[in-house]
Amino acid sequence: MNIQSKTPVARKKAKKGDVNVSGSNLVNQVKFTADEKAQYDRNGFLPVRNIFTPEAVEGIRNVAERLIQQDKMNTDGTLSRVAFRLHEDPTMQEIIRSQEFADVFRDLMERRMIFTEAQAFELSKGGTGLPWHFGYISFGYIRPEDMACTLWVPLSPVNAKKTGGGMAYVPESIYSARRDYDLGSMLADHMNKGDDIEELLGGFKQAHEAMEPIFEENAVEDDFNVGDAFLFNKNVWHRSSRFQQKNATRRIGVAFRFIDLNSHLDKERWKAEFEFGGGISTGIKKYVYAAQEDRFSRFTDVEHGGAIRFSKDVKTVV
Ligand SMILES: O=C(O)CCC(=O)C(=O)O
Ligand SMILES: [Fe+2]
Repeated sequence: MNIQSKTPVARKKAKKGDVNVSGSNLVNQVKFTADEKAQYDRNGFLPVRNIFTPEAVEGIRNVAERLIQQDKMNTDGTLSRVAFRLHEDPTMQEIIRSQEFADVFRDLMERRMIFTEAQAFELSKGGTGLPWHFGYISFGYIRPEDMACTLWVPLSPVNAKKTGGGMAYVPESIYSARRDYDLGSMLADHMNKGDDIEELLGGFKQAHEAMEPIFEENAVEDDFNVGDAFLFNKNVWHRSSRFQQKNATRRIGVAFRFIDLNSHLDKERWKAEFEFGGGISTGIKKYVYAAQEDRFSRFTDVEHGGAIRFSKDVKTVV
C-alpha cells in the first residue's frame, strides 16, 4: 500500500504497513551508484551521504537529548548515557515512514524490512564507547540466518583521525559475524538447560581476545558530516571510536534498527543473551549491556520460531 499524497492529513492517517509517504522535508532522496551497491554487498556496510536534512537532524537531536536526560543506566563507563524508544517521537515517525527512507533499503538490499526501534548512544570526552561486538543484543531475538541492519546517525561531524567519535568496522569480506550467531545459539542451548559451561566460556573469551588485534588490523573508519549516516548489517563486527574533539564535551549517535520482513522469533537465544548480559560467544558477561532493553515485552503474541511480521507490535514496514 503506497500513500503518494503529500498532505499532512494523509500522513496522520497512515496505519500499520502504510509507510512510504513521499515528499518528506526530512529525508533526502539518495541514489546509490553501482559501485556503492557492490561495496555494500562486499563489506556489509556503506556510508550513506547527506540523507537527512538539517531539520531532520534537529528533530533527532531534540528527542535524543530529551530522552538521554532520563537515563539511569550505568554502562561501566564505556558509554556515558543511552536512551531507548526514540521512535515514539512524531518527527522520528515521519522520518521512518517517508518514501525516501524506504527507498534506501529497497535500492541497496532489495528487501522489505520491519523497523524495530531507535536508540541514542552518548560518548563523553575521551570516552571509548562500546568494544568490538556484533548485533547479539539488538538482533539477539531473531534467528541467526535472518538478515537485519542498523542505520547509525552521528549528530556531530566525525573526523576519524582528528575528532574520533565515529565507529570502526571490519568488512564482512574479511570476517563476518554470521557464524558467531550460531555459536551463540549452541551456547544458549547449554545455558538454558542449566549446564555448567564456565570452562567452555573461558575458551570463547580467550578466542575473542585473540581476535581483537586482528579486528584492529582490518578496521575501517569513515569521516561523516552532519546529515550523513552509516548503514551496516547485523554481521558486521564494529566498535565505537574514542571521542576526542577539542571543543565539544560529548557526542550522540542514534541507531535505527531494522529486521528482514521474514524474520522469525528466537526466544531461546534471546533468553540466554539477555540473562548473560550480551556477548555469549565472546565469553564476556555484560560485554554490551542489555539493561532497559524490553524485547521480552514485545512480539509476545508470537511463538518461539514464529514469523514476527504477524505481531501486533510490528508498526512500520519499509
Ligand atoms: O554509537 C556508538 O558508539 C555505538 C553504536 C553501536 O554500536 C550500534 O549502533 O550498534
Ligand atoms: Fe553496535
